[in-house]
Amino acid sequence: MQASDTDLIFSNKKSKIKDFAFDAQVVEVFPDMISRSVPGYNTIIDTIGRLSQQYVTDNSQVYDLGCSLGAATIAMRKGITAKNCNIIGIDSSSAMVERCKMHVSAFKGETPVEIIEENILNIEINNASMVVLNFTLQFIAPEQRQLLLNKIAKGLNPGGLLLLSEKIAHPDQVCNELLIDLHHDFKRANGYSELEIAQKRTALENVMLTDNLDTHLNRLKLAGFNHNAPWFQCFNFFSLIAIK
Ligand code: GEK
Repeated sequence: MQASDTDLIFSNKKSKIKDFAFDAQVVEVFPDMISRSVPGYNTIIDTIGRLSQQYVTDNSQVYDLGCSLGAATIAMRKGITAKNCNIIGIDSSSAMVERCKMHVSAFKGETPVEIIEENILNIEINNASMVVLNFTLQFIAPEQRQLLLNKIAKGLNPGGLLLLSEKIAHPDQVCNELLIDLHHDFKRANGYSELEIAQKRTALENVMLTDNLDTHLNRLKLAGFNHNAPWFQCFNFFSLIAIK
């Protein structure tokens, strides 16, 4: 992935904090922003690549929903050994999609990749052996989340894999606050100031709505995923695999 600028978006005091949007300014700094903000991001991307080697089957489709700049798509393209597959990356931000296409074309790979600008709620999922929702579901309206997971479960072939990563809320308030504090410490250690942490938190308040782990697991069961296991957690960030 191309080197990115340092994320300084919230470094100056803003008189009014607008809701966070995945616009051109965010695109410029996105790799720096996500790796300094999400604990374990690189481990999760590496693991997505490894899982694609194991789960992507011949003649099937792979979906990266909310693909941003294509980190998971590129990892899967490297990992896939199955024949005659294609990867479809979808994102609703035109700025992300434009840059993602550049990133993807900078890497050679056997598996064809298509990057589409679309709302993931409007796409069809068919003949899928692997679907990635890496920190995307949290930006979908809560009342749409079950419908999206139902659609993914329906479009996956038997034995197909969903990888779901999210920031979570802990139902116990004491534990929740501790996890938030630990995450803020992580951001401080990565060079973010108190002002940056506070302003970003406000910008995300109405945009990123987190669920607790039980809500995620119940939704997956309702959608028809019979085998679910969290495989990664660091503070209030987790990733799980769900197999149909
Ligand atoms: C990664 N998965 O690097 N339809 C399509 N895209 C959407 C929608 C929607 N309804 N809502 C939000 N997005 C990536 C990281 S970032 C997570 C995912 C983060 C897109 C949005 O435009 C953004 O690119 C992405 O979901 C979320 O592995 O920044 O915390």
